[in-house]
Amino acid sequence: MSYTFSIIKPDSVRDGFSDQIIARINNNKFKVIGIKLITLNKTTAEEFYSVHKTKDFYDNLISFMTSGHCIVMALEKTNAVENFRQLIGDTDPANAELGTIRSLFGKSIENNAIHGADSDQNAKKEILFFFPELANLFK
Ligand code: IDP
Ligand code: MG
Repeated sequence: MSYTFSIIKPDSVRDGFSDQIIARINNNKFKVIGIKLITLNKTTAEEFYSVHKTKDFYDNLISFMTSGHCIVMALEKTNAVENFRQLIGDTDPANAELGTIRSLFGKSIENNAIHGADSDQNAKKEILFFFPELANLFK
C-alpha cells in the first residue's frame, strides 16, 4: 500500500465544499486513514511551503493558507501520490482536466481548492508532520 497527504484549502472549507471533495476522494477508492480540521499558523504555513520562498506569490500563498480552517488528510491507495495528483488536476484550475477537483472547486491558480503531495518522500514527511500518531505506517 502507498500513502499520500492532502489539504482541503481554506477556500473550499469556507465555501462548504469539503463534503463533496471528500466524497470524490472516496469514490476514487482512496481510504481516508487520518482526517482533522486545523488552522495553519504563519510559521507552519511558511515551513510547509518553504520550497516556494523565493516566488513572487509566496506572501499571498501564506496569507491564503492561514486565512481560515483547513482539513488535512492521510490517504491510502496503490500508487497514491500519482493517482491523487490526477484526481486533483493541474495547479491552475483553468488548465485542470474537466471533472478534476481543482476544475470543479478551484477559483484561481492560488485559490485552487486542494493540496496533494508531489512525491512519496514528501507524502511521508507531510503525513508525519500532521499525524505523528500514524508513524507505524512507515515502519
Ligand atoms: P501544486 O499545489 O499543484 O503542487 P505548486 O507549484 O507546488 O503547485 O504550488 C503550491 C501552491 O502555490 C499552489 O497549489 C497554489 O496554491 C500556489 N501557486 C502556485 N503557483 C502560483 C502562481 O503562479 N500564482 C499564485 N499562486 C500560485
Ligand atoms: Mg506542490
